[in-house]
Amino acid sequence: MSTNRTFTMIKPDAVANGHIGSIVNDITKAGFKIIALKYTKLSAEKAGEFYAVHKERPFYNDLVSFMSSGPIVAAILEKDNAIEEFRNLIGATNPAEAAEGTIRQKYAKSIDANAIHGSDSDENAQIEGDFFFSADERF
Ligand code: IDP
Repeated sequence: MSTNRTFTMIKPDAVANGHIGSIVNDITKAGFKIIALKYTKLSAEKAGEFYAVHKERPFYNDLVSFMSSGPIVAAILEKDNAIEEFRNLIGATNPAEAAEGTIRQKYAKSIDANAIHGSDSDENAQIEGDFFFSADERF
């Protein structure tokens, strides 16, 4: 069953390059409602925990160090069919393959520094949202 929520992070590269405002604008213009929003920074330990599913991948250490290299924006978003709609909005993992007009095509430079995260399933959206937000931080 699909639910109507997803989780996102604007990654350190997009924050450092001044894209927070443009990306939040793209997200809200696409019809997503912001349920929770936070400007924060992951420690290496927390980034490792968040991406534990990728522990065996060759890029894991680089990913953890990149994701803890600077501040991020975390958010829970709501829209019908949120997971699929948001994956369509952000585009392919590799920005070189991301469709025209997608967030990664517009703001990302490489497959590792790819501007934005979007949950890949309802189950992960729930887990990832809970990782960052308590019940009283959601509206
Ligand atoms: P996704 O973010 O599009 O769901 P995943 O395969 O879940 O892609 O990978 C998680 C993150 O790991 C990617 O967003 C990207 O930052 C990084 N990543 C994925 N594949 C590679 C790679 O081949 N080299 C370097 N980093 C990668």
